[in-house]
Amino acid sequence: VFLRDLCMALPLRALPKTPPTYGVTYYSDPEAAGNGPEGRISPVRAIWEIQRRLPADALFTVDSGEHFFFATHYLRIARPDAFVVMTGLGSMASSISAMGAKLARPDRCVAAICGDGGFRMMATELATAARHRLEILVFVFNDMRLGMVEMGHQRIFGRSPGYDTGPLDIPAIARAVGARSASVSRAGEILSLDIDALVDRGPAVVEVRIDRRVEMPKNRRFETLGNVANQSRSAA
Ligand SMILES: Cc1ncc(C[n+]2csc(CCOP(=O)(O)OP(=O)(O)O)c2C)c(N)n1
Ligand SMILES: [Mg+2]
Repeated sequence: VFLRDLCMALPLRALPKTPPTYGVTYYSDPEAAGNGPEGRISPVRAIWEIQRRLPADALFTVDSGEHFFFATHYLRIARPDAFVVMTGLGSMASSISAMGAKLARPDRCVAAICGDGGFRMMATELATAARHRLEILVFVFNDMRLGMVEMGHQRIFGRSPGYDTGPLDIPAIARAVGARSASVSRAGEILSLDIDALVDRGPAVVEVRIDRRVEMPKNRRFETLGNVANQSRSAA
């Protein structure tokens, strides 16, 4: 009865009807993406190179932030257990679940994809991974800012406070907690990584210095949020 009354009370009929969409979109050709306008590897291309470089059955854990959208749209996942992401709470650093995934599936290549902000939160956990010799890979998409927050502000309000995260020496932090490390910034460099040497009886961190000017296309969510923000501004 409560749910029926709630449904009756909601102005459902007033909501615009949007056609349902299924699956994910490849917005651009990742192979052709190369470097972005700043001369650094485009995140689209980075995702493509990571997947190309790792075994076909690699298991990915994905963090919270702008890199999540690139991972969602550009990873090609063919197995039901190869894409682990916590969309419920969406906690930054949750991709450290790579440790659990590796313990559960020691035979699989396990790779986390996270942002520099998330990496700050999880870095010391890698000391545990090192102590237990867990062979996990952590790809840190470093845009030197809390990208999703800054871009969200920009897209909704047309302006944003700074959300810079730097200075952050990611390879040095990785080494300090007992992980191997590498740093890449241009297209092609992930393809040339010696993964076997990196993940050898312990975790490895690959800093991917991505091009900050390559963004995902805006979707209707921002339009809706922007409209709400404008309405509350004019009501105030
Ligand atoms: C523990 C926690 N704090 C705050 C947030 C809100 N939040 C979502 S994404 C994000 C920024 C993430 O920055 P980064 O890890 O650098 O990823 P990027 O968006 O730059 O790819 C923040 C602060 C969150 N999801 N979890
Ligand atoms: Mg970031």
